[in-house]
Amino acid sequence: MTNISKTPEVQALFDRAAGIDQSGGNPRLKAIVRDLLGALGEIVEKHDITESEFWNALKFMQDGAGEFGLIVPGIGIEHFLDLHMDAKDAEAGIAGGTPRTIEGPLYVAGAPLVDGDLSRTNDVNLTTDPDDAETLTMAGRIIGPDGEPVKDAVLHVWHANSKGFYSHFDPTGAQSEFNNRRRIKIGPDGRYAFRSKMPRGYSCPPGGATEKLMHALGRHGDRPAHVHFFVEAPGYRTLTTQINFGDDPHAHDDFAFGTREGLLPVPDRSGGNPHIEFDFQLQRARTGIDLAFSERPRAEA
Ligand code: MBD
Ligand code: FE
Repeated sequence: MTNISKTPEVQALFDRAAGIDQSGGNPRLKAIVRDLLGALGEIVEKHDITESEFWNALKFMQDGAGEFGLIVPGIGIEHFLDLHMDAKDAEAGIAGGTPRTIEGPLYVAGAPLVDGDLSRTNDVNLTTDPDDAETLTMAGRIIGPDGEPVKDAVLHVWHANSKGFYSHFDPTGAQSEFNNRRRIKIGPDGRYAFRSKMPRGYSCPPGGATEKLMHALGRHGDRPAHVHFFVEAPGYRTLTTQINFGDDPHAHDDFAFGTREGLLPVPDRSGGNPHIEFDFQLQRARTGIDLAFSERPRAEA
């Protein structure tokens, strides 16, 4: 096979296509598009991708565009972004605390803000729709780098119901808007506790683009049961994480690569219902960016 992608003519084509010879435009975007084109050229050549294959792949992406939020974790890229941020932290000497892990595509902004100060309330309940699953309870502390209680924290929690569906994205239409979604305002002692209904693991929509891709790769599209969190508090770095149930059959076989050491608690069932004790340890914020959420576009209700 004659490889032409590295010839001066093709390199010049990609330069011009990325606007490298133009003074206008966004320099960072130009540099990234230039490298994407170069990499694509090499892949076309390496695998001798045919015209039919190329345009059918494009059609797959067009038709599956609504599932990109699932495909990205499914092909490990969302986890890779975590690894990249971890590597940058390590290089900057930033370490410690609860590990980050992928947000996933199913957060909805605007969930009810409820009082979680345990000196005032002892019943924070996330599940407001009927669900005959067993009751899950979770409790623990939100602490800082020195083990100090974090003041004025807000714990955002979201998870699937016992059918594996998230409110707002439930294809059965069965759930109310914020079922299994709350923002919990934590008291000054940093302690949290809530009850909910035990979620079931998530599976990609049957017949959808993500599932098709997974099957074509010889894989499945299933996640273990899990609970997502954002933890935010003044002076601390906002944490995006989740716990996955350590005794779930998919605990070590998560299609989205969201499971991590330190985030796989096994529920204590000695009291009948599953209970998890889990502490969140935050890093101190160094910059304004540390305090903010990522600018990932999110659903809002
Ligand atoms: C989920 O519930 C999820 O958390 C991720 C990361 C991907 C698909 C569904
Ligand atoms: Fe999820």
